[in-house]
Amino acid sequence: MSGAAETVRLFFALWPGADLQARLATWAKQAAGRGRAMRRENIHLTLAFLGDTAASLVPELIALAAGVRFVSIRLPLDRIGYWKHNRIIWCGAEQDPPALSALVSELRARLDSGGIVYDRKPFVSHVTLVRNAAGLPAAPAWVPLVWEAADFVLVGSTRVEGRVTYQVTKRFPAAAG
Ligand code: 2AM
Repeated sequence: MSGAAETVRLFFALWPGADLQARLATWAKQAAGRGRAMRRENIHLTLAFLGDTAASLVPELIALAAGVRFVSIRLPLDRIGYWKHNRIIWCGAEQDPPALSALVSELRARLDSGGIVYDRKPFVSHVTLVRNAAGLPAAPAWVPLVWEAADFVLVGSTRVEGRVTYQVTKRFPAAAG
C-alpha cells in the first residue's frame, strides 16, 4: 500500500459520436502540417477540467453530475480558429447555443456547491483539433458541421505508453423531449 491517496485526472466533456470524430480527425490530419493532429478517439469539447482528483470522490462527482438537468445541444461547428498562446487549431461555434451555456453553468454550479476543485477559467467552448500548430492552414477549407449532443460525460485521462488516453467513465443523458 502506498501512503499517497490514489488520484485520477478527470474532466467533464461533450463527446462526439464516432462519425463526427472521424470527420474532425480527417480534417485535422490534413491541416496539421508540422503540428500534431488529435487522434480520432480523443476529440472532444471540455466543459469543466478537474485535473488530479482523489479517486474516492468519483461516486460523489457522478451523483452531482447526474443531478444536472439539461436539454440536447445542437452545436454548429461553423468556426475554425488558432490560438497563438497554446498553439492549437480548434473548431467551435460562432455563437454558443443557449443550451450549451446553460449546461456549463449548471454543471459548474453543482461542482461549486459540492466543493469540487476545477479550473475556474471562464468557459470558452472549443474542440481542439491540432496541437503545436504554427497557424491556420491555407487548406483544406473548413466545411461547417452540426453536432447534436444528447449527453455529456465524465472522462479519465491516463498515459498509456506515453500516449494520452481518455476513458469515458460515465455518461449523463439529456432530459427527454
Ligand atoms: P485544450 O484542448 O484546449 O488543451 C484534457 O486535457 C482537456 O481538458 C483538453 O481538452 C484541455 O483543453 C482541457 N483543459 C481545460 N483546462 C485545462 C487545464 N487547466 N489543464 C489541462 N487541460 C485543460
